[in-house]
Amino acid sequence: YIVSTSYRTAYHFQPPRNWINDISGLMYYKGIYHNFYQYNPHCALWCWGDITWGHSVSTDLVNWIQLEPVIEPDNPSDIDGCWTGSATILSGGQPVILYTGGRRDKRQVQNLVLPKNPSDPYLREWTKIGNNPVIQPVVPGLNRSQFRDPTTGWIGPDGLWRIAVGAELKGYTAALLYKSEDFLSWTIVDHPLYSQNYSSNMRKCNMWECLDFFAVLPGNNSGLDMSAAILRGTKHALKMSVDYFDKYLIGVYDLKRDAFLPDTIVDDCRLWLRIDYGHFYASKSFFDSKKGRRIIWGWSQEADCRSDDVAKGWAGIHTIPRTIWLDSNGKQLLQWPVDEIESLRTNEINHQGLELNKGDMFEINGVDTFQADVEIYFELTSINAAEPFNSSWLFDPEEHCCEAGASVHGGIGPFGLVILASNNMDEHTVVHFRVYKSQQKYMILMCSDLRRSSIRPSPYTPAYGGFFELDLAKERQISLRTLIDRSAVESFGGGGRVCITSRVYPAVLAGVGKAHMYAFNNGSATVRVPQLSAWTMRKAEVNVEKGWSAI
Ligand code: DQQ
Repeated sequence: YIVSTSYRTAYHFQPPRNWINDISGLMYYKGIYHNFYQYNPHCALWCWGDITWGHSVSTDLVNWIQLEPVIEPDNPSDIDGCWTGSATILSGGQPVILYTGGRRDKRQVQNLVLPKNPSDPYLREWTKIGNNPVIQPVVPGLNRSQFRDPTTGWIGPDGLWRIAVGAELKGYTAALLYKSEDFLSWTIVDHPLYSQNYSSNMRKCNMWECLDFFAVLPGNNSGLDMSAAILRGTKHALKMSVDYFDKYLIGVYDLKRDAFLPDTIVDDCRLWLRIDYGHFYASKSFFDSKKGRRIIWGWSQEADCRSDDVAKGWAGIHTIPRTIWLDSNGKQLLQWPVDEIESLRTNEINHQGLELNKGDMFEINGVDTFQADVEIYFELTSINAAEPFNSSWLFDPEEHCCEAGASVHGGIGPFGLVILASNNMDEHTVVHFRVYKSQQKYMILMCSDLRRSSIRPSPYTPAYGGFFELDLAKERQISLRTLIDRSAVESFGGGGRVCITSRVYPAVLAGVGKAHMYAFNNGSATVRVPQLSAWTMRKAEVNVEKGWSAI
C-alpha cells in the first residue's frame, strides 16, 4: 500500500514532517491566530527530551504557516521536554506562556516565557525568564512527577491572576489553584479549584492532564473571556484529559470559595460527558476576541503502527477548530466546526425528501468520497418502535456500539452513513444512530464503527460511541455532519451534542479503488431524509514546507 502519501490529510492541521501531540497554547493576537503544540523536530515518534513547542500561525484557522519551534529543552528545568502549557494575554495586551518542564530527576516544574518582541504579530521568538521555574512541586503530599499542564490564566475578583495545574496529591487527582499579582511569583491557594478522591469504583481514572477551565452561557454561542466580569447566568466548564478521553464537568465557579462546584456530583468518571467520544485528546480552548466565540480543538494521534508513522515521516493531526458553547438546558456542551472551514466546500450536491425503509442504502454520488463534508437530517416517522434503554450501557458506550452494530436490526435505527466503502464492502466505516426509550425521555446512541474500516491488520479499529438525550416530542430530526479527510473522520451528531473523531486507514484509499458513500437505514421504522447536502472539500494550505523564513 502507498502508505506515505495517501493517508496524509488535505485540510486538517498537521506538520509537514515529524511528530505532534497536545495543543499547548492558543491565542488570537494582533490579527493572527497562533497554534502552539507539542512537537518533536527530530522524528515521527514521541521521545523524552525531544519535545519542543512547535508554532504555526493563521489568519483564518484553515490555512496555516509553520514557524520555528519557540521553546526548546536546554536547561535543567526542561531538559527532559518542554511539555504542555497555555498562553495568556495579560491586561496590558502582553502575551505570556506557562509550560511544564520535565527535569532529569523526573520532577515536573512550571516555567514562564515572554515574547522577545511583542510588536511582532507572529511572535516568532520567545525568551525563558531568568527565575524559572516559577512554580516548583513543593506542596507536601504532591507526587512530583504528576504535576503538569498549567491552564490559561484568569483574573479573580481580587484582581489577582489564577491558574490551575493538574496534580496527584495524597490520593486525590486535583486541579491545584495558584494565585499571582504579576504572573511571575505564584502562591498555592490552600484548597484546589476542584479535586476528586481516587476510589475503588474509579480505578480507571488517572491524573487529570491538560486541564481547561472556561465560562459559558446556557443557550448562547457567544464566547466569554474568563477574565471579564462574570455575567448573570454564567456557568463554568472544567475539562480534563484522562484515560484516553477529554471529559468535562459543568458547574459554577463560586467566587467566595474560589472553587468550582459541579452541578451534579458523579463519582464514577466513566460516566462523565466527553468533549469527543473518539480518538481525541489533550484539547484546549481559547476566547477568540476577533469573532467573540470560544474555540476548542484537540489532538488525534495516529492509530496505525509506529513503523508506518516512521515510514510516513509524520504522526498526529489536530482536529478542525470547533466553536463550543453550552446547550440551553445548561447540562452539556455543544460543538460545531468553525464557519471558516466551509470556505473549502465545492461541488455541492443536494437531495430532498428521501425515504429510507429497512435495509435501504442510498448511494451519495458526485463528491470526492475521500475529502467531503456531508450534512444529513434524519426524520423519525414514528417513535413507537424505540427499544428500551439500559443505563448500564453508559459505562461503556464502545462496547454497546460493538453489540449493536450497523448490521444488527433495531426498532428505530441503526441509520446513518456508510463511508469509505470499497466496491465489495469488505472495507467500510459506519457512522450511525439508534433511538432508545428511557422512561420519559429518549436516548440516542451515536457510533463511529471502525471495525471493518480497513483490511490492513495494523490499524486500531474500535467502535466508538456516545449517548445524548433528545426531546423527541419537540424535535423529530436527528442531524449528522461528517467531515471526511482521508485518514480523518469527524462526526457531529444531534447538532454537536455528540462528537466523534476517528482515524481510518483503508486500503481503498491507498490507490486500490474508488470509495463509496451511502445513507442507510437498518431499523424496522422508516426514516425520512428531508435534506442531504454534500460537498467535496478542497485542499487547504497547511504547514506547507517552505522553510522558516517564508514570512
Ligand atoms: N502530553 C504532554 C504532557 C501532557 C501529556 C507531554 C498529555 O504535558 O500531560 O507531551 O498528552
